[in-house]
Amino acid sequence: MSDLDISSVAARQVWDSRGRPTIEVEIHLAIGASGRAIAPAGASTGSGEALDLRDGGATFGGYGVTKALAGLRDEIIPALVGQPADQQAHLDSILADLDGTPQFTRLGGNALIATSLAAAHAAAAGRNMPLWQSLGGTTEPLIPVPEIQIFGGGAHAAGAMDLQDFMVVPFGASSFREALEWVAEIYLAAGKLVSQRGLSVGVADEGGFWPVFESNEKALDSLLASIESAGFDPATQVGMSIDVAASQFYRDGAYQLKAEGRALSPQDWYAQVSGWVRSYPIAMIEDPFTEHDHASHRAFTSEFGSRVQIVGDDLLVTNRQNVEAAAAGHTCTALLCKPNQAGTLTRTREAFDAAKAAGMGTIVSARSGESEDTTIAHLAVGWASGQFKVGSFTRSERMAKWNEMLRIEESLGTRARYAGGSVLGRT
Ligand code: 2PG
Ligand code: MG
Repeated sequence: MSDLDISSVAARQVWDSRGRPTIEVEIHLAIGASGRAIAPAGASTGSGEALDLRDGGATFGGYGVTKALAGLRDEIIPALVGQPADQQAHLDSILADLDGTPQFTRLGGNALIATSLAAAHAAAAGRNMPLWQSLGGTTEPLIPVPEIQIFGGGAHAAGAMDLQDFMVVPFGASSFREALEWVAEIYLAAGKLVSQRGLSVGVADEGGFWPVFESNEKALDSLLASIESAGFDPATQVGMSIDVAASQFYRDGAYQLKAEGRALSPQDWYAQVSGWVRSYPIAMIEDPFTEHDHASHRAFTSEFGSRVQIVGDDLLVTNRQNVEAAAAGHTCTALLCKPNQAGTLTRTREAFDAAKAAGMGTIVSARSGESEDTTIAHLAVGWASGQFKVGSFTRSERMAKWNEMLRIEESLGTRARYAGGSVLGRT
């Protein structure tokens, strides 16, 4: 047995930020080092994602993970003991072969991703390196631009607003540290604004304010007002970004705007979204149309793709073939990269590399159900994604990731390069 071989693996049920069960895997190496990771979980999911294995039934709302833990105990762990932790692609192919289904429905994407990421942590610990470096980080690492939620809606706020995430992108800052300081002021300004207008209900799943605006447009107005009242220029310092998550409210051939009490045809919806992109300083827009409407994505990308980053989340589900098809068909200009959509780190990397090869943007992203796990901060730096989406600026499962990025940036001293406006085609 070599030093980096896996000597034992533990799997346990822990709890995520929505109070639902999830899986933590802990991998120990012969050398004595160990690493662990926790599976996140989405709420607004794309149809082609790797699927979590849940128990169903009444207990814990059906979200139990005892079946997934049994698969780990009976199949995954015995297959991994004795394998080299630093051979990620080999380990991930063992996992994928063991499962044997396209969306990992047999053993569960949640079991697989926790295992795959835990192996990366264990290998980094065994090499005595920070994870970002063990993942391939260069000597002049790129620190990503954060995309931070101010207002939450959609599936994360009981449909209080139709659009899901109203975010800010501090691309004009000079460092990650400064970027967070700017966003702290904007979050504060947004809080004052919604409480003065008596709109606040609480915070949504990712920590953003959950106000009840009369329309999606009023939310966009308030986002812009928050940026400006905090003293920032939306054209050169802090842009607006929206995750429309349009598949979530597309039903029966129309976009059902519950918050506004109206339904729009695909043509009218296209005109509506185009109008927003024309009239607000929007730097990024994610999933503007339902994931199956490639024609609208293509038309929109051709019309606005040169000045607005068009991000595919449900459209791409971190799948290499989908990224290649999107690059060939010009249906978006950036990949939202979520490891648990792919199910293993190797599959995540394949989708990521395909996006880079096509000249697309890459945004490493958390899920709406999260934990204290900070793996994605290291992925964003190690793979030089240039962009990083984690949710809002409250709640510790979000702050853990922002704070981890601060630590990475600080540890690099003058070697750290903040990606800045270049990732959005602005210099
Ligand atoms: C998204 C994510 C994060 P979820 O749609 O981009 O906001 O949400 O994890 O629920 O898919
Ligand atoms: Mg999304």
